[in-house]
Formats: sequence, structure tokens, C-alpha cells
Amino acid sequence: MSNRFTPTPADRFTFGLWTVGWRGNDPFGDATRPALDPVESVERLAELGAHGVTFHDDDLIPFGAPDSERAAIVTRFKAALDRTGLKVPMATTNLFTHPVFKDGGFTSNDRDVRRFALRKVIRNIDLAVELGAETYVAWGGREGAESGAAKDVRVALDRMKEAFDLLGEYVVDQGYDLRFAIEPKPNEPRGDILLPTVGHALAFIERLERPEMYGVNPEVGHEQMAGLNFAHGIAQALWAGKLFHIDLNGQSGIKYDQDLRFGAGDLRQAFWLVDLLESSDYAGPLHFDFKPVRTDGIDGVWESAKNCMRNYLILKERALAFRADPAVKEALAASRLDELAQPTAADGVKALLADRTAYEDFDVDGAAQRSMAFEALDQLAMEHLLGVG
Ligand SMILES: [Mn+2]
Repeated sequence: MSNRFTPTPADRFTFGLWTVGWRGNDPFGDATRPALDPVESVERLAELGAHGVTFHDDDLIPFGAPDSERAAIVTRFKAALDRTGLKVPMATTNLFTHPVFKDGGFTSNDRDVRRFALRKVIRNIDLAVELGAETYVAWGGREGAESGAAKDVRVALDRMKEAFDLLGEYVVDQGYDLRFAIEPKPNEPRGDILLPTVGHALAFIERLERPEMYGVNPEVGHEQMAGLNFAHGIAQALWAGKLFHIDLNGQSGIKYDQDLRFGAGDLRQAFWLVDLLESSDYAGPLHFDFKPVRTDGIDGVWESAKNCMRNYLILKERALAFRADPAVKEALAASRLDELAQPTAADGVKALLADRTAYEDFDVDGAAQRSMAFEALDQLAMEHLLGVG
């Protein structure tokens, strides 16, 4: 195992406490591993070379814990962060585990639940900022429905907007330096979830009162559960200036949310994702939201956490080698990627209409015969990915 793939904090890898801390309970089976102390997770992740940890409020502080217990937990957690140098770049809220959220948090039909959800988020925003977080993720896992009349979607979106606008107002009033990242998912645990894809979330954000405060936190597996190309979704989020955070993991096609370690599942999509991120100006955390398989003991937890980072670094090396290869540069030109980067009609609509070569004299059949040469280009990528390029 080469140590050039051993991460350091400069690689910006972060993990949710709920990832390594997942005990393996699923809808059909009980936990297969004991609970992990968040302080132990901090220490082990620091040893593995991670940059930071993230958490849902309830990952750190048990739901309903009295204030005295909460204060003691936070003090002990902060001491572990200080000791290890691990950062908390992001935090989020659990609005899905407790039965009170069975119909959602921000869009529950029950107004009392919606008000409780907002208070729960605000309480954890204060802690997030205290711990240095710059991003606050919102995954509305229970914001959805299993049947048609149960949710008036247009009205529910009004409530969703109301919630995000109110939270934005709170952050501005407090003078916090915090941005929100909305995490889309098409289904699971609800039959259908509101804001199911990156595209839906991007469109929603533009309807908010302070759209500049909101971006997306796309998760690899969530887009792939909808049959979508994750790298394309990330590219559109980057294009919109809205990639505030990212959840890396692995997924094998359209099925339940697998949360495999990064690089498992669809390896080619993982390659194109790393290629895209490494050629972009994204400078946020590279956050793993995965679940160590429940067949493994605690050894498998740390093995998979280590290998999430290792696989990213391997794919980064492969992607950089692909882009640096002179044969790839030639193939890109043969496929006219440089032409795609040229504006189509910078000369304006009048010049376009006056240009007979654009239409009247255009050799349509000749242009139709030009090969795009994509197969040769894709094979070069395949060979770099397989380590023979
Ligand atoms: Mn997931």
C-alpha cells in the first residue's frame, strides 16, 4: 500500500460522526456494532489524516438531554478537537429520527412540529457557529409523502421557503458567517421527498429571499438513486456558483441508498467526479457520508474510512495523469472540446443572420459526416483509470 495515498489535513477530508458511528441497524436488522464515543471517532479520524468532523445535533448530544449534560458533552468534544486539531466545517440537524418528525420538520402538516423543528435547527446553528462551522447542511429526509392527497406540494414548498428564509434571517441577525447547503434526495425514508435532485434544489434556492446564502450539498448516491449522472449535477452546481459542500460515497445504480465507501459502486462516475472537482475552483471540504458495511466489525469501520480518502487520492492521481497526457490533449482537440469553449455567436445576431456560411451555404451533409472521435477519448480515460495509461 503506497503511502503517497495517505491523506493529510491539507487534503480537506471530513467525516460525519454518524458515518463511522453507524451501528449497522437497517430496516430489517438490529445494530451489529456497539456505539462509538464521538471523542473516539475524533481521535481515530485525526490519526487517519482527516481534516475535520461534522455532526447532526443528536449525533453528539442525545435527543432531549438536559442542559447540564449537553454542556458537559460539548466541553469534552471541544477538548478532543483542540487536542487533535480536527475542525468542524459543517453541522446539520436531525429532523428525521424522532417519531415527532414522521411527517417531516419544515413541511410537516402539523404546525406545532414545524415550529419545534425550527427551534431545534436554530439551537444547533448556535453550536455549529461556536465550533467554527461555515456551512449548515439541511437534508429534509422526511419532507415528503407516500400518497397524493397527503401533501399539498405547492403549499409545502411555501412552508419550506418560509423555514429557510426564517433561518437565513436568524443567521443575518446574529451576525453569523454561515451559509446553508440543501441536500437533495429522491426517496428513502419517504416514498417521495421534496427537492429530490440537485436541479430541483437549485431552482428552489432562487425563490428564497436571500438566495446568495444558500447552495447545495449533493450526495453521490442520492443523484444516482434517481438514475442521474452525478458529475453532471455537480458541474451544474459549480456553474451556478452553488456547490457549497459535497457528500462523497458510492452507489451501484438505482436501488436503496447504499452509502458505500467512496470509489465503491460506480467507479467510472467516481473518476469523472474527481476529475471535475480537481479541475474546478471548489475549495470546500471533501466530506464522506458513507456507512461502513454492517457485516464488518469496528475494524471494517476504520478500514473503510481510511479507504474513502485513499480512493479519492488514487482517483485524483489518475485524473491528473489523464489531463496531463499529451495524447489526451490531442484527443480532446480531435473531439473539439476547444471549439465548445468558443462562443457560438459573439458577432451578434445581425452578423449571424448575414453569415451565409452559417446557413445558406452551410454544408450540412459534410458537417454530419465529421466524426466527434469520442470513443478514442473515452478509451484513454478508461486506461488512465485502470492504471495502464
Ligand atoms: Mn446516502
